[in-house]
Amino acid sequence: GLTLVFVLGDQLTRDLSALDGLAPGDIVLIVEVADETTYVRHQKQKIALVLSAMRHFAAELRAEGITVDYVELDATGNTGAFGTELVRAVARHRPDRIVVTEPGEWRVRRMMDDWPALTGVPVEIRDDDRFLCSRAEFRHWAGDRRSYRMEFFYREMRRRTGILMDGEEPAGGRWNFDAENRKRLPKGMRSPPRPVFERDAITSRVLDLVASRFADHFGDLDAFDWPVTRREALSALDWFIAQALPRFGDYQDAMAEDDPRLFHALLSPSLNLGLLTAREVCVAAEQAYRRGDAPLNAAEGFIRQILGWREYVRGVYWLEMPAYAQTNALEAERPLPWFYWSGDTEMNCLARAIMDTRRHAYAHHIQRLMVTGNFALLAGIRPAEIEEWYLIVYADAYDWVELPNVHGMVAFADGGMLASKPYAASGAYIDRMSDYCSRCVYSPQIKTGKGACPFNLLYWDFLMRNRRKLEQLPRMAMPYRTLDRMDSSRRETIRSEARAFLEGLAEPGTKMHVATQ
Ligand code: FAD
Ligand code: DLZ
Ligand code: SF4
Repeated sequence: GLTLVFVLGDQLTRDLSALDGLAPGDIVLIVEVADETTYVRHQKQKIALVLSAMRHFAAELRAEGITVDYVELDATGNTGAFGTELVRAVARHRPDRIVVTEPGEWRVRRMMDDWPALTGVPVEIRDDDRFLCSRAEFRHWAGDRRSYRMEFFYREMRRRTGILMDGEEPAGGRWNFDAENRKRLPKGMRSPPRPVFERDAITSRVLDLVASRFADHFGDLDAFDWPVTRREALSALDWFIAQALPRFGDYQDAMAEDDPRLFHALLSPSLNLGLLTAREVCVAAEQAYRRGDAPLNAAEGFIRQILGWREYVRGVYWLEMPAYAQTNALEAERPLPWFYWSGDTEMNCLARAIMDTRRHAYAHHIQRLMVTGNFALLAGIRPAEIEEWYLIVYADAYDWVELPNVHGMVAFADGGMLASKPYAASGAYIDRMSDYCSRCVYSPQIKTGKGACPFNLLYWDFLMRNRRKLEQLPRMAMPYRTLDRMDSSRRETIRSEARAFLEGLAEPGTKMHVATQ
């Protein structure tokens, strides 16, 4: 009988489990639907990237002789949702069964439960084997723990995959070289030029479509420069391994105003769409180390992000959803300040990170965690609003990876299920890792009063506000001791200045979600 294979927009992998055993006459269905482009108001570049990559993938399958039924966003009759498009496709093709690969997101997995009844055709949901740790393996690793730690999971994954292992031992005798990966960027050091991916006719058409249909979404299209095919993604990977990986480790946490992307890979959008696999990216980094082309702290640091963090957050997401998204351990209720959309703030670090994000649909990990994330944590922004922002603004953002990073790592809204302490820091951290402060109206050295860096006020105020919930965490003992050594009038000054600053955030427009440019 005839099989209809339904491939989702972030499943653009030739050896996707759903495409296994495709027989002559079977049909691959790919649909562009309004619901997916607007369930949150994604940044323009993200929509353009997904649609262009989908169209290129369809063209590649067709070039192989596979029949692809592709529904464009503007096609007449497009009903705008996965389920109803599936119903229309079933009427067109009369398949005996539908085959899909499990989706990345809980939201879509729930939809799939309705599809057999909706279409009247049996639906086979296959595992997504593009991850190095299956959901079942993660569940087994997690056991009945109530909190998880990435480092232990990561070691297990190194052993299980043999990546960066010398027999039973980790390469170089240590699992983790993070202590070497916190250098400040030396003055005058610049990252090597990045490859440019020329826009072809498919991408140009998609950019026009997005510009007209999503004109009021956040983001700029002119700087669009993402790989849209596996070939381009492979060349981005080659560039990274040869040019940037050698310094990736040393400057992994550094931030530079004039060189925001530094030595980062910019491979997350390609990985998340399926243009690259996690395994091949890790193997390429390991080989560079084995050849002597990249130091171990770089290769290990990079591999840990993928084999460790990426697999770990996906495991936690599927184990804990849907309850995971509902918690708000620090009871944070403040609305997201308007400047997250406009970049209009005098805090230079935030303005830079937000403008970079708008222009490139990208910011690197430390900008996300320690600038925009840290501020949202310290200011007590409602987790759901922070999450929506991160899901909208980045080209690599999908619920399964964004949610744990924001809910767990940034907002500590899970009360420590994912990380052992909140990533809270004062202005001193940002000053140490960046050159932002030298061009800021505030000073990280000033703690209170005129010119005081708001991160300084908010940091101590955050500790005071959340004392009951945080002081028993072993890793918070030190900051609370420092706080207790301050005299009480100083604490009172901090508290009242922080309160005044936070009240100033609630300007008109704060609650709006729509950003015009
Ligand atoms: P590199 O620094 O070069 O790292 C290499 C790869 O490691 C990345 O491509 C990515 O696949 C993986 N990786 C690194 N850190 C993480 C992490 N914490 N979790 C999962 N994978 C990781 N990543 C996303 O892919 N999508 C998101 O929506 C997303 N949201 C984030 C939100 C916050 C608040 C934070 C702190 C991090 C988020 N990350 C997200 C993780 C990380 O910031 C990005 O993966 C990374 O910046 C992508 O850029 P890169 O490819 O240059 O990464
Ligand atoms: C992100 C996205 C967008 C913007 N558009 C589409 C689309 O039109 N069609 C599609 O199949 N997928 C799209 N996606 C990716 C889906 O949202 C993604 O497959 C789900 O989040 C499941 O993980
Ligand atoms: Fe950011 Fe404070 Fe530095 Fe200004 S002084 S850039 S607000 S950390």
